[in-house]
Amino acid sequence: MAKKKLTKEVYLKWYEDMLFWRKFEDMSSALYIQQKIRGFLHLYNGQEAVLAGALLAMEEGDKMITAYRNHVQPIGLGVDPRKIMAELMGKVDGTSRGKGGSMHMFSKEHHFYGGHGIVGGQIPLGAGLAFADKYKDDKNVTLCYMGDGAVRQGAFHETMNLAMLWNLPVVFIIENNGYAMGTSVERTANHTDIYKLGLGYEMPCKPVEGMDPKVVYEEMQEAIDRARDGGGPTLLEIRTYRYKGHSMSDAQHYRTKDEVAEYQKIDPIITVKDVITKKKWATEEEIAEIDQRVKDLVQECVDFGEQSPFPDASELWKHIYVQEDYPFITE
Ligand SMILES: Cc1ncc(C[n+]2csc(CCOP(=O)(O)OP(=O)(O)O)c2C)c(N)n1
Ligand SMILES: [Mg+2]
Repeated sequence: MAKKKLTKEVYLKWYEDMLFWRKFEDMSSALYIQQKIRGFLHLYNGQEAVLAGALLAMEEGDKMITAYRNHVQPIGLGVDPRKIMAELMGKVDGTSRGKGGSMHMFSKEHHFYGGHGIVGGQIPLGAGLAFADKYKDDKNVTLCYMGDGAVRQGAFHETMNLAMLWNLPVVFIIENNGYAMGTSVERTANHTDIYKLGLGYEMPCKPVEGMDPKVVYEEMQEAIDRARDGGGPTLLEIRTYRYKGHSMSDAQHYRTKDEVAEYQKIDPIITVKDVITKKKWATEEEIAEIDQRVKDLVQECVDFGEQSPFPDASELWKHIYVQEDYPFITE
């Protein structure tokens, strides 16, 4: 497929989407401190361009699967953000009726297959989704995301092998944000060019600068086209950065504030806004209107989450076993 034109509309959507994801996550962080969100909370701040660029290259029916840093991907795919917020708060109107929480967003309707807490657990599942599409001769492509830490799991290597052997329509995306919890890529392996792991499987592979959605889009379009046209998998190492800690309970002793500030200079939202301003695609007032819309929608999400009740205690035993008379069900 020809590359899409990066029009004013594309840039304005990127700006509004990425700003909303950022503010939604900032609000989640504030709600966590107020103990309105509990358990784990892994934020995507800084990595937004990886998602924004990919979404533009996707077609209806294409699938996405990722790890636990997964609040904004379903929103990008069209899930109601109010339901994501309710899920974070453990409320019944959440995407998993409040039983999944931060790490387990899911929406089959929007082709978002989670939300996985086991590092690397989603990698073979992503290949499985692609296998199903190939088997059924559906022309969809699966985008299978993982962190830089996940590539050290055996499951990653087994999946690389079978995905190539079976020529599956899948794009493996390593979001290299420099760290697996507090362990830097340098401390994980003797090489830092993670994309080269594809070479051993003869899989097309590439490093991609991940702070600009335009660059991400161009590489993603090529990889998705290859998969859809029967050319098999691609491995992209998208180099990005997370501004917040690994999760909310991270003192971040493994990096300096200066390092974070260096990446904030090439922030994807600022980059996109600069293009919009330079090309005169929006006035100051129009940008201010977008900012206000984003602020209002975040507040709407919070209000929706707050108003939704917690699940009833009787819900505790529901949706655990498919088989209704499973012997361990006591009710
Ligand atoms: C199998 C397994 N081992 C260890 C953990 C604990 N753990 C959670 S996240 C994480 C780091 C993963 O880092 P990376 O893949 O780079 O993803 P990022 O958090 O940077 O997005 C670890 C070791 C886990 N969840 N699962
Ligand atoms: Mg990482």
